[in-house]
Amino acid sequence: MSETTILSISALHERVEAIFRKAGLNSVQAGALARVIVAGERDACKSHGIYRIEGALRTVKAGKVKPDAVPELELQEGSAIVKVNAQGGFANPAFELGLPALAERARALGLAALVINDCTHFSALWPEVEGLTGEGLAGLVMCPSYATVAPAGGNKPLLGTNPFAFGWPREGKPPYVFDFATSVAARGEIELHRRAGKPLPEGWAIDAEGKPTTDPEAALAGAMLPFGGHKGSAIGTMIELLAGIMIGDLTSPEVLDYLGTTTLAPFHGELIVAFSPEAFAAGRPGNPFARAEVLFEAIVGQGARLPSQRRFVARARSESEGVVLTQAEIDQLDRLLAL
Ligand code: NDP
Ligand code: PYC
Repeated sequence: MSETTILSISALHERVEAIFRKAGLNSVQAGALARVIVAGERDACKSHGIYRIEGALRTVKAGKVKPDAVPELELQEGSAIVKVNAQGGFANPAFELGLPALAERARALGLAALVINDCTHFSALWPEVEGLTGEGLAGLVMCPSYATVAPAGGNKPLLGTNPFAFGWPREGKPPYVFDFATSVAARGEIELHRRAGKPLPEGWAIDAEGKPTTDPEAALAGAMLPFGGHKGSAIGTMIELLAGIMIGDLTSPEVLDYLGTTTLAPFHGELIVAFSPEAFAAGRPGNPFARAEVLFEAIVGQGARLPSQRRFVARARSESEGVVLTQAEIDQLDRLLAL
């Protein structure tokens, strides 16, 4: 068995933040990035944990994200739309800045949206969703990425892996959260298979000639496939429309044109919609949170599991025992800090 090291969550955060500070990120950017990356590692979401540090640093080095950006909040009296311009920095500090205003507007108006423009987004979306559920709100989060997914029936990359996430708050329990790519798998998973020298499961990708492949290299050169055929393809397209075109930001093909590569983190916008369940259910019979519990119990009662349950178990373990890293991962952190 390979050697492992256990780090506390705070010790891992310190290391990751130090790497970003050393690379020239200001404290707003470095702190928010370290929070989201360490949360991924803590929750055993390897495809968006410390593996993402190098991509973020490459993007800084290539001049495609501003390491010293300070996001700006734009609020209009009475409007349900809260805007944050990330000023060319990462999406995570922009979200942290916009969340309090978004929550306040959603509670006051019943629903509100946060639009983040001009940001680089490399992370999972559940941190945003959990920000909303932590405020007692339900929410939807989506963003494009870059053209790597063929539409159902097509044979060339066009849509992004376009993640889509939802959260519902639960009293005294972790929230109900799902968060997934609208491709069969996140691109990070293909890259992790390539690094491990493992074939992909069938049905994930096609090669440059449009033929099905299980070779990660051929998949990276070809296209990934949407999940659920025409259904995932349509949801991916909706995300291009709502979180790209509607918010006046880049679509996945435009992101790829702008970056010229998929080896850098994508630059685009993000849409976060928050709902107050109490406001929607007002005047109707039953408490929406109690009714939701009946539904969750019925799901679990059939032996099914709720999405994110695995993550919350991993989180509880990391919080009590620390985060387990392989020697290769510790070496990677040391190497990045020494750059
Ligand atoms: P997965 O297919 O691994 O999982 C998606 C969700 O489904 C999770 O909430 C997971 O919960 C849940 N789930 C998995 N198996 C089951 C099951 N048997 N029963 C119930 N729920 C289940 O996700 P993807 O590979 O598609 O995406 C991984 C991450 O990549 C996401 O966080 C996404 O946001 C991110 N991503 C980011 C992009 C970006 O541009 N920023 C682009 C694409 C993806 P659990 O975690 O508990 O297993
Ligand atoms: O895993 O597909 C992915 C991804 C793209 C951008 C960030 N993550």
